[in-house]
Amino acid sequence: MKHILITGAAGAIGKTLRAGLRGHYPLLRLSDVRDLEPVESGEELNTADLRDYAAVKTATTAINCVVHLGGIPKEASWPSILEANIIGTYNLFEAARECGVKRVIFASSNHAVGFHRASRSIGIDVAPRPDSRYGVSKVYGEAMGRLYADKHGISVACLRIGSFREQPEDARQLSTWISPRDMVHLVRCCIDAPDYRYLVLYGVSNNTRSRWQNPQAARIGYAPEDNAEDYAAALEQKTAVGAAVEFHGGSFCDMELSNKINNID
Ligand code: 15L
Repeated sequence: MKHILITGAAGAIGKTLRAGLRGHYPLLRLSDVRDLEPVESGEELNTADLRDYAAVKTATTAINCVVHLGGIPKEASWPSILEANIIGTYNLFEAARECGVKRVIFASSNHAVGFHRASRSIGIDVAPRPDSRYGVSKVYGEAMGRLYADKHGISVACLRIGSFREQPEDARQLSTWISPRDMVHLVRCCIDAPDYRYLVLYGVSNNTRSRWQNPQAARIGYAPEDNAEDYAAALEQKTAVGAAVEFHGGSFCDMELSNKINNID
């Protein structure tokens, strides 16, 4: 995997990966509709709008592996999610297929399974339970990955990313946090692992309180070093209430909620 494309390269995870992957691969192509920092050695800049198939195809040309972070990273209106996350992710996978890309690493999210009860620890095979339109778009992206892996032989890793922050910020993140260092390590493992067809991994640090089982992590050599427990004393009291504590997806479950919590199994 020599030529890497990062979509959404101007976002928080994109910037961290840009710095963390630079120098490890002969080409890093960085794509975003937002402004990017000036180009450095071994980098190329690209401004593809994910809604524009021709532009996405140009971005994926001569690329071996795509790290697809592009799109809206939180709950938003349906038209915005539809354009950026649904149509954009279709365009990305289809352009990857047409351009002969070998591998796609898809930034999924814990919000694809956010309505599972937090009292139950979950693995990668639980049923989808999106907690938002954003979560639905991540279930869809994982399904697109499965389709392109099965039908077209593209190697796909879906990362159900937890809470990417410099440091955990509240009690929930004592279980869901992923540090910048572990994020870079996880993506590098996904790029470098020699052969896999389709993987689902939780993007989470080595948190003592993690409620996500990650059986495929060892297979690609992901061995996270950081543990949110180091911040526990300061954060244990920073808890939410209602649906935000009852379910894995936290505050996303509370947004626009018109059902009673007890009606959700
Ligand atoms: C996500 O998927 C979001 O992109 C991020 O902003 C956080 O809210 C995170 O999930 C989380 O669950 O903490």
